[in-house]
Amino acid sequence: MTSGFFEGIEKVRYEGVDSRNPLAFRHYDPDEMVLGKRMEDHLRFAVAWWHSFAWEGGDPFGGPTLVRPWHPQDDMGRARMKADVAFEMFEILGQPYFCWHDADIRPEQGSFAENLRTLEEITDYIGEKMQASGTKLLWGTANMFSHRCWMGGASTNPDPDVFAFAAATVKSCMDATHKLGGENYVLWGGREGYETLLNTDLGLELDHMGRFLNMVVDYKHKIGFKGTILVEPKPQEPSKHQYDYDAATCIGFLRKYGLEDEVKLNLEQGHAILAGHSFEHEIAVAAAEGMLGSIDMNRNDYQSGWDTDQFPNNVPEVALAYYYILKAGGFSTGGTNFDAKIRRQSIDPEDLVAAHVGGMDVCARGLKAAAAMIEDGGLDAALTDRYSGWDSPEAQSMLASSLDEIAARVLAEGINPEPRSGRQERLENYVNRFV
Ligand code: XUL
Ligand code: CO
Repeated sequence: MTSGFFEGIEKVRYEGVDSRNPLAFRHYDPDEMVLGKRMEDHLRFAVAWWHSFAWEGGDPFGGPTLVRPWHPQDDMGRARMKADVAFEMFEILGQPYFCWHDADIRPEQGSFAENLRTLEEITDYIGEKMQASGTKLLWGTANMFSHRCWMGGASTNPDPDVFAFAAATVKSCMDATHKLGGENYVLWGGREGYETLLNTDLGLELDHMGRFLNMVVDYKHKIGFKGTILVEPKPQEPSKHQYDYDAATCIGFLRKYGLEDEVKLNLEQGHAILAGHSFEHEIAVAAAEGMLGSIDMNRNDYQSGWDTDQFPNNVPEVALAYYYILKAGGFSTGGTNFDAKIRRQSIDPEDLVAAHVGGMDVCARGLKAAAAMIEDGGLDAALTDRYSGWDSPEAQSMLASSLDEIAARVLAEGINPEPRSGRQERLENYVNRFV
């Protein structure tokens, strides 16, 4: 028996590009082979429990707009109802994965003992639903930013009792993720940053965050969790200055605290934009360091300057993101989590389904375009050509020589470089053939 929440909405199917059915896939065909792999296995879509089921539609100027039968979210019966509805939506969409914070799935925060009891109870319930449906957990995480106790940070909090509460909370969330066979565990430092330096010991906070993450990695090995530990860069919001600013900042942090072989990155489109980067830039930076883990797919408003978490709908952007993901070898434990929410006026259950259908289709279309570019090889050929000078033995031996030796050679050979076009427009035109 279903909850009736999605009454009248049937399982979404692939109907091809000519379909006029608003709730059909026109590009996402899970079984279609792309570069020798099923589309579903490339994309590894996940629904985010927080945006789809826990968010109530509030904004800084107004309260909830999304009236749901499981509100208020302070009771185990309603937490179970929320889980029932979540699994009904996974089924409707054919979503293979989902993600959660502890606070999304259990009733709102109480004492640690209370949180632990309700988390264990709800994850047992969710585990049964996973068994029955075959839907899997891409990642779990702890919400250490919403409740007022986290206002000054979790692992970076000046109060050691908050550090302790954070350690206990992350342990419980890692245990729950492990129990459910989660493929990754994420840490996003929502309040790991600061509002003013006047009350902040920045160096001490970073050391505590580094130590905390090392404890997370040690605990992962202690319990035999085989998934990947991921950190998620974001430059600001809620903190004015967040320590995990962008991929490059996180990589520097991970290296400083000896975590470069243990932790990878979960990159989000909107966070890249807020940091002044493109999504593909962040992906390429992580990939260059072997630290590309997973993605939070969404789109950020280009004008507002705050984190809008909209569903993706820009195929050229998404195509470039998947191009660099495919170039890096694709996902291993990672996937495409829709860290995206409907707008607060989109109050119907159907809006939630339509948003995911559109997001999944845009990603499928982007993936196909990326694969076509890889098969065609035009961008690779352009790179090979542009850097071909480095193939020569003289160029290679220069890298092993010294400034004075090179200077002597420049004089002796009268080297005088001739500029060559970077051909940007030609390459942009090339990409446009595929998107
Ligand atoms: C916040 C954000 C989070 C993380 C998980 O901007 O992206 O939802 O993905 O805590
Ligand atoms: Co995110």
